[in-house]
Amino acid sequence: MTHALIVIDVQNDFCPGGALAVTDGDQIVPGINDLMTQADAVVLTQDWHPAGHSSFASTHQGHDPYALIQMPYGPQVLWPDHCIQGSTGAAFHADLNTDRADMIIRKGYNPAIDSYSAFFENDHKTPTGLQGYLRTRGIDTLTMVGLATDFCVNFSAVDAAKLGFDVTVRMDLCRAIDLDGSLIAAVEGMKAAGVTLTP
Ligand code: VGL
Ligand code: ZN
Repeated sequence: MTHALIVIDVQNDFCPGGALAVTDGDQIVPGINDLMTQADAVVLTQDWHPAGHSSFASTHQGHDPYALIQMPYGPQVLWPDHCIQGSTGAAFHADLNTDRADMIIRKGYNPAIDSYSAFFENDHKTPTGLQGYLRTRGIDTLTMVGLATDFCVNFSAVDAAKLGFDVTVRMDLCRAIDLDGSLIAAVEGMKAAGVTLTP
């Protein structure tokens, strides 16, 4: 068994004071840093959007943040502008230990498609390359932590399980946006996909 810790989107914009702040998003940072010492590999992900990204409400006239629209690849929640490439909001939380990271993967850079998952864009087809990286390193077991439980952690965990990785999500080291029941739906979806949820 070769084990990687996948740290999803622990970025300033998802922490208190950020553009898409997740309640207590910063509280998980010390526990994540501790977990890094137990992994064979550490991968960090970064939500990394160009200005005017199609997932931003500001890009769609007449739509408010958190509205749901139909995109060619399916339904898409419209978000406040967040994690713009190179901005302070897109930077990792200052206390996250980035020294231990073997790999940093960025996603959501395609202007026309959002990418919640660290493995595939929201069309569920376009790969980010993370699967190949993990496979070529012989990694078969993943622990996932980070932000947000019900979006990027959820999509990443379900994709990883579908790809055949043994996946555990440490729920104590994740925090959720919880939009219209999205947290309960995410928990059900992850369980159905065979993801282990702890505690
Ligand atoms: C995320 C909404 C938009 C996440 C990213 O990291 O969960 N959520 N972009
Ligand atoms: Zn995003």
